[in-house]
Amino acid sequence: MRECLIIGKPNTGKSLFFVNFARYLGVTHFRLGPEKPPLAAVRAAEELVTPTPHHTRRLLRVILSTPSRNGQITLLTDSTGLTDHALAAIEIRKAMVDTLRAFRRAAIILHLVDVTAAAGSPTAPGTVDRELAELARRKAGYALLANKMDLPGAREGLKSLGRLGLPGPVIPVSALEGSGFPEVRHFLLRG
Ligand SMILES: Nc1nc2c(ncn2[C@@H]2O[C@H](COP(=O)(O)OP(=O)(O)OP(=O)(O)O)[C@@H](O)[C@H]2O)c(=O)[nH]1
Ligand SMILES: [Mg+2]
Repeated sequence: MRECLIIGKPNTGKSLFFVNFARYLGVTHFRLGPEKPPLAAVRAAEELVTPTPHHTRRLLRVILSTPSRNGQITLLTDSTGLTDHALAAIEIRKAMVDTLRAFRRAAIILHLVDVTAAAGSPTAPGTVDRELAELARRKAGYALLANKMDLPGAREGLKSLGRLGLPGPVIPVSALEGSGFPEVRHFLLRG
């Protein structure tokens, strides 16, 4: 079993990508807690996805039925958004520590950025993204997913990613519409 961690700043679309990409790979139900009944994808997205940052406060996992080329089963994990600055809320800080622990363990990192976030806003690609990308280079697999490509301004945002000097392959995606999912699947199957 290998873990593929979805990571990034708050509100970049990690949870929507988690649900829709897992669904694309054949997952039909999501268990969002040990006591909770499995939910269909649409209901899971309703619970997990909001426009309010810091919504996801714990790690959520699904098993993907698509194995890697060497037959390993992949665990896909959603995580808590990481920020450039420490936050006051203790619950979110603890959740960020859990995310960083999962980052250490994970073999594969899917690093989401919101290419439509206004430059300088807390959700725009920035320092924490550069640091994550730098650390993730040592992993077996790392890809930067430029998300929200369905929105106006995404193409310009994608071009300006280059200025941040982020290493690794960039895969443009829309977690909402599913564009780029075949490329991400291909990236996962390589490992
Ligand atoms: N148009 C569009 N909206 C998206 C896309 N991905 C995410 N969103 C929206 O962006 C907002 C944040 O999405 P989430 O999936 O909750 O983001 P997150 O990264 O999990 O956020 P936290 O859990 O708070 O860290 C929601 O309003 C989503 O509907 C996308 O590809 N296109
Ligand atoms: Mg989330």
